[in-house]
Amino acid sequence: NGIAATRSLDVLIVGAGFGGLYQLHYLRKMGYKCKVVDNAGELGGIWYWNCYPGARVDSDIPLYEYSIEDLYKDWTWSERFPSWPELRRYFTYVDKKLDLSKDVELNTGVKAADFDIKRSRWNIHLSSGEVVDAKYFVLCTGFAAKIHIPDFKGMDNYKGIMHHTAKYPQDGIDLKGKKVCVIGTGASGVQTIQEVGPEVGHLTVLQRTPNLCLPMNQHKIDPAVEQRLKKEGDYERIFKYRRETFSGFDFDFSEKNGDDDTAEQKREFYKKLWAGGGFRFWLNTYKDLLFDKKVNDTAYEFWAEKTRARINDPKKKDILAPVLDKQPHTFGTKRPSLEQRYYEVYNQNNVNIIALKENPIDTFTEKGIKMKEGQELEFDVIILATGFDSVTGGLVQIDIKGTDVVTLADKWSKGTWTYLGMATANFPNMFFLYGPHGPTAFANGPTLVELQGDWIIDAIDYCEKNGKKTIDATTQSEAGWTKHVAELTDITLFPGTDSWYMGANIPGKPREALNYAGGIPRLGLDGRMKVMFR
Ligand code: NA7
Repeated sequence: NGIAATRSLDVLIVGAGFGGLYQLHYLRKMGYKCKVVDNAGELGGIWYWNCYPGARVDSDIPLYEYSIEDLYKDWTWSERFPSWPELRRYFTYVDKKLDLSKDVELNTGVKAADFDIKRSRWNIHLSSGEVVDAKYFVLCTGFAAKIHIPDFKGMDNYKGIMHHTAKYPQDGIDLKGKKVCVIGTGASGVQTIQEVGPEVGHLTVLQRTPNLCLPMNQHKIDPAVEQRLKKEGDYERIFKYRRETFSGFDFDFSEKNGDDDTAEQKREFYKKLWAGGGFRFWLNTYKDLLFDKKVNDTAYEFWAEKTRARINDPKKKDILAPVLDKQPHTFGTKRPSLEQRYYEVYNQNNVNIIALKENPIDTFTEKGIKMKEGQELEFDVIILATGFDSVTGGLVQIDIKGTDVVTLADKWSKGTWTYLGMATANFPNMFFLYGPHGPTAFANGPTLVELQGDWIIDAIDYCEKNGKKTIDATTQSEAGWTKHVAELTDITLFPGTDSWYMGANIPGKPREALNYAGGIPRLGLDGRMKVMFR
């Protein structure tokens, strides 16, 4: 307050990924004056930052693209699960088609924002030093905007090359013949490991928790088949259907519970899901898999049997794919990654894995890492695939003050409060998407940002058409939604697992349900102009 803004906007949007560009396109089309700002140097959101070796999306096409403006018609993918360079090219294509860039300011972040109660407008402080005045403030920062680097002892001692996966150099690193270490085996770790394993001199993987990876079943796209499917209306059917399924894919949970099938039938069912690839084994399975431990165990056993058969060394087998009575967590309560040749990489002589629960990191040294058991490992390159302060971190790292004295970070310091996972009380005219209390963790990104995006666009348009100065969640409505999110999670198996879904990956972060376990249909957001507050 008190700082003169240099320009005035209807809407300032943060983030130039799928979510932010969708907001820009429609709000601009409706006549609102808006701009997108992003710290990145190019469009693409997560696909700008995540350019580590092997980075690719775990949703298959055409699910992982916009459904709007017939964009699909002139775009062809080369692979079922595209890699980051192809996703970047897709953003360049969308930019050209929708003429987005002229309203996107790159290399520009938001440092702080405060709501001016008298004028009912936001003062938004950009990293450039400029202050922008905007009526609405829409945060499309994604769930992984703040990286997490654990506080390992002696990290500053290390003199070699070290990068977090989401801060990997844009022009890459030559890893040929090098001694490389990857810490972390989440989605980023798995993709990095399977990509660099065959190329490096020696690879050491430091694993805390095994990832219950599923086969990606990657394949090349045949343009002739794609053309035919487009002509037959397949894409339009998928775009419509994906808005109706639990996680925004073109498949959904089965009508059956695990106990409806005999052991033999279960096996046949699992084999079919496995063969389909992608997340089918996770999200196309028995509808009680994420609720009933006994049923979940049958899926875990199937997974362990399939996976163990691919690993030669008995010790590596136990580290990567423990048997059921040593399972690290119930299946699917932490995000399984999709893999290609991940387990075979461990059969190479140049690839080693250390279970950190048995042999933790003692300290970083000048040349590498010293383990508790005494080994001093030397590395040319250390890749930190250690994840993010997921879901809330990207929002609270911005110093945001609403109508109350507390900042957003203060308000959520002991727990997150939202209404519908898109607004929080006392922060009027501010919305966020693909964040806390939405079905973010298992949703196909483009589906969710279009659905939530429509709701936000409708809310803004409704206020403008009806002369409203502010729109804010009430404390009762956010209490109701937050309770609903927690209660739904409590009847699932999710609370029993340490994961970013529960805020459990960051030391000191409140343990709570950050993800909406009701899935997309229960949000009831489908269709434009279905604004709930009317
Ligand atoms: P994730 O999935 O959060 O994975 C981070 C990994 O780093 C995971 O294996 C962690 O082990 C490991 N980690 C984190 N802290 C430590 C410490 N202190 N010591 C050792 N290992 C550690 O992040 P990703 O980038 O792979 O993927 C993020 C999302 O992007 C993913 O879910 C997809 O939606 C796409 P842990 O399992 O916590 O024991």
